[in-house]
Amino acid sequence: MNKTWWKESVIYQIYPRSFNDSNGDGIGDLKGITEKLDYLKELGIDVIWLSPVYQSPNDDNGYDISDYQNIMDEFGTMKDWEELLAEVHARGMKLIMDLVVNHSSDEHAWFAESRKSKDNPYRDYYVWRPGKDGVEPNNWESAFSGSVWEYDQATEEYFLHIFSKKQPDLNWESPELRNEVYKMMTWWLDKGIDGFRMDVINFISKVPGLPDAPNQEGKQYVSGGEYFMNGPRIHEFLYEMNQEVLSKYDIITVGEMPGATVDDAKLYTGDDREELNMVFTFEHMDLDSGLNGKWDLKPLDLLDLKENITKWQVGLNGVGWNSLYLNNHDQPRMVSRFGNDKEYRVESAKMLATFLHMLQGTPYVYQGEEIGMTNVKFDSIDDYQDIEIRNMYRDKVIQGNEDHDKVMESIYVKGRDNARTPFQWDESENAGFTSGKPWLKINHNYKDINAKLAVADSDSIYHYYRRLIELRKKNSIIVYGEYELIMAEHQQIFAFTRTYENEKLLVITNFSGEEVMCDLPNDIVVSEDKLMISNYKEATNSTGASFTLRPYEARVYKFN
Ligand code: TEU
Ligand code: CA
Repeated sequence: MNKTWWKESVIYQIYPRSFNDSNGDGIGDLKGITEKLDYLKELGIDVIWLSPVYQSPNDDNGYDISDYQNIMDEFGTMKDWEELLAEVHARGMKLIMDLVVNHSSDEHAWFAESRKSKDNPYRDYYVWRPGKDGVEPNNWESAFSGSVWEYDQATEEYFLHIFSKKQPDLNWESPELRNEVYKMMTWWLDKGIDGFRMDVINFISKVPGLPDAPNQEGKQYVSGGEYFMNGPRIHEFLYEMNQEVLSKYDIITVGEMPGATVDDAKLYTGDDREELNMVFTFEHMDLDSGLNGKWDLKPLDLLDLKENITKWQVGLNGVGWNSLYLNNHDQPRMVSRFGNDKEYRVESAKMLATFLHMLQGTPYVYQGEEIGMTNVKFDSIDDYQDIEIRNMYRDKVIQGNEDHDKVMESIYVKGRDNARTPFQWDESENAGFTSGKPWLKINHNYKDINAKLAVADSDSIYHYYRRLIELRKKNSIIVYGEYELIMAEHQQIFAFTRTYENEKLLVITNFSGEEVMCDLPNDIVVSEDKLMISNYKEATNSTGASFTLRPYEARVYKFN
């Protein structure tokens, strides 16, 4: 397996709006991030990924970009950004930027031109179609509810928007558009950034003709995913982007890819393919949803998680590379979702961290994860800011006839604002995030859960992450070791081994709040002196081939 620095890195995702506000307007900003770089350096982070900081009307918090080469006023200036980059580099860390080029904002200059007339030189930068029998060109449903089509009076045609109607899809069939994107990427790389996280980058090639998706009973619009995820020209476009831009720099590239399978990922990340370094799969994020999508709640079956993680670990071993994550700005907090954010918050957060950081791949830490931040429950729908939540609530409760309480429950479990409440720095008013009024309410638990307490307590989740990251730096096996699932049928324990050269790791994690028996297979016998890390202080029962694990207990043994 090829060794490279980006395989050995730990990446920290910052959602700038919610990280740290330096000027009291209630919105996190670039200067606020620069103030906190030492905190990240202490944690051991190698690379910072910034969610979008470009000019944007903020219909989708910066994922709707109106100018790719300028900074959002609320976040500061280009000078602030340059200072941030310099300070990141001065600490030996790297910075990667979010690249959102499946769509732009409808307030981008290209779109302003494009909508003017059918023969405008920019017309082709977006996807325009005439209506079909007086209605939308097809029946696809937007990720943010309603149709993916919006009618535009000026030219009496519809434009495509897979996300909000303020996020028109760019037309990658246009060579001019592709060249503009490559130019813009080159401009950022020449400013010294260290890579890109690419937003829904496997959506950029659509099936020609944009056919209707098969109808579903009782539904006006249905998912058109099969016609725009991993589309016919996707590998051609990514290879071209690689040759034109990426291959000229020593950088990290990670593609966010809903709907990508392991077989797709082999092609996207294959060593010999010259496309991307790694992708974010969504498969493990979908395991606790029913057939009706993310709001259709379903309890997670640990066996499903094992099967899925194993498929990716085995599938990409020696072929491509995995990215490892359990939450981000679009997903609920991992400790609330996969652990227990009440009586076992600390234990389960550490267990999940152990599980993730011991897999093969590059781990991502989402801001606040390292202090065990939890989901939030706001009483009123008006306290939610996320467009996905607001549109869904409007469609289901206000326009549809669904039950308010049931929909609120699904928001409490899955809503994106769970991850977006401001970072909890300390116990002072507004959690030390801002001296003003925060743009999104702060989680009421900030007096107990905050970075100041975590840094002061050597037994905290924060210090456990530090140790995990440190171990990775010292043990190549954690990065490169080959994964093998053991105890596949166990309902509560997720256990696996890693093998590298003449070393072996045994990772045992209890995903339940109960004490469970662990009978090791294949004559494996463990002993306390082999214990590399564990989330319980006292190493009780840590010897033998059979023992009980405490609630959410995690242990890693190393043999050589
Ligand atoms: O997300 C793409 C995506 O498909 C989702 O995870 C999305 O949040 C979905 O609605 C979840 O139900 C990316 C960004 O990460 C997200 O923040 C943006 O809203 C979206 O693209 C559009 O740019
Ligand atoms: Ca601010």
